[in-house]
Amino acid sequence: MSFTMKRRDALLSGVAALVGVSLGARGSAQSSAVMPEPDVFIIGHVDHGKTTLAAAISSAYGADLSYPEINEASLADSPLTEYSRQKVGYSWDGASVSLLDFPGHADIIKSMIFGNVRPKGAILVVNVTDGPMPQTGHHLEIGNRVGIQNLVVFLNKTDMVNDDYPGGSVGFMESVERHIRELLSAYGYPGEETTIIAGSALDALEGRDPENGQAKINELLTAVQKEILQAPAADTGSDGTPKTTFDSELYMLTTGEGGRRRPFFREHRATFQFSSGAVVGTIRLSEGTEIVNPGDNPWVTITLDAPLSIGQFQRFVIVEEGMPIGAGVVSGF
Ligand SMILES: Nc1nc2c(ncn2[C@@H]2O[C@H](COP(=O)(O)OP(=O)(O)O)[C@@H](O)[C@H]2O)c(=O)[nH]1
Ligand SMILES: [Mg+2]
Repeated sequence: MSFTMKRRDALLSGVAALVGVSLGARGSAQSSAVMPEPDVFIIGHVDHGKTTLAAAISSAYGADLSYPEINEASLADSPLTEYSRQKVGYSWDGASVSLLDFPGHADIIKSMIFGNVRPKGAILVVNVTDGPMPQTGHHLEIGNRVGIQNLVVFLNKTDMVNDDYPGGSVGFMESVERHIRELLSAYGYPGEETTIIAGSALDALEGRDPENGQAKINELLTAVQKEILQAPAADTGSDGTPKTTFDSELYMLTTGEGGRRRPFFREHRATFQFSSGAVVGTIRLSEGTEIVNPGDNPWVTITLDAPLSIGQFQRFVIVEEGMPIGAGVVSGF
């Protein structure tokens, strides 16, 4: 079997597990694995230090995976049903936790929307010398829409800040922190209350400056424990009444993953497979979006032809001619 076909089959079985339905012989080869440890995503702009942070945590409290070992994990040969290569396990304060460090921006987006992992929360990594960047906002925006409710922030690379920065090192870091709090609030997170820990993942990994390195990793893990792992279960705000219209974030499979060969435009008819049933309906693109290509993750409104009982953050599969072409998460009504 070709590599592409294997990957496609793995994706299809992932999709089936996602909504708890069988999509036929091709799609029901495996059931979703039971995850014994809570998963925490590491998100943030490229190069802000996600993998370095994962390696620092692993070296102190996990299996001591090196930066290259973590970094080489790639979704290219690791289907969405099998996160083991992205998982960096660690133990802290009696808890065993899996960190999920994804190789790139697209993998983070795909995993948030499409993955059958339901993260307990996320660590947002921000390089202090850059401050929030476009992908920082994008991850927060999608995280909020797909139900990642508990976040802590690691403000990284503080070893690079000195008094030549505008406002001096303290003033500069405070201004970046303010900016992050505003961004969190803009995307629906409690920006004023969110824990932000400033330090250096690289100092921790390389055993330098323990006050700015290892001590900050410890503070971060304490915050993850309290604010993510021990956070009360979220109220998803669904009253269970049948709905016909909802907003959703989608991930469309690429052609290689078995998705469509062509784009679609402003309105598109498809079948939406939920655990509670399958209904035909119409995808309408949001203002400013004219085209959806395979591999895109558009923000859309879906109108079903018949009402169905669905809840916020529920997942579904988009089916065309009997085959899944994408998946989505209900963001709101
Ligand atoms: N000076 C400094 N460099 C860092 C720190 N953390 C990460 N880096 C460097 O930033 C670059 C990108 O880090 P990486 O972890 O690969 O970022 P990712 O793309 O978010 O996973 C690498 O060259 C790291 O060595 C830090 O705390 N201080
Ligand atoms: Mg990385």
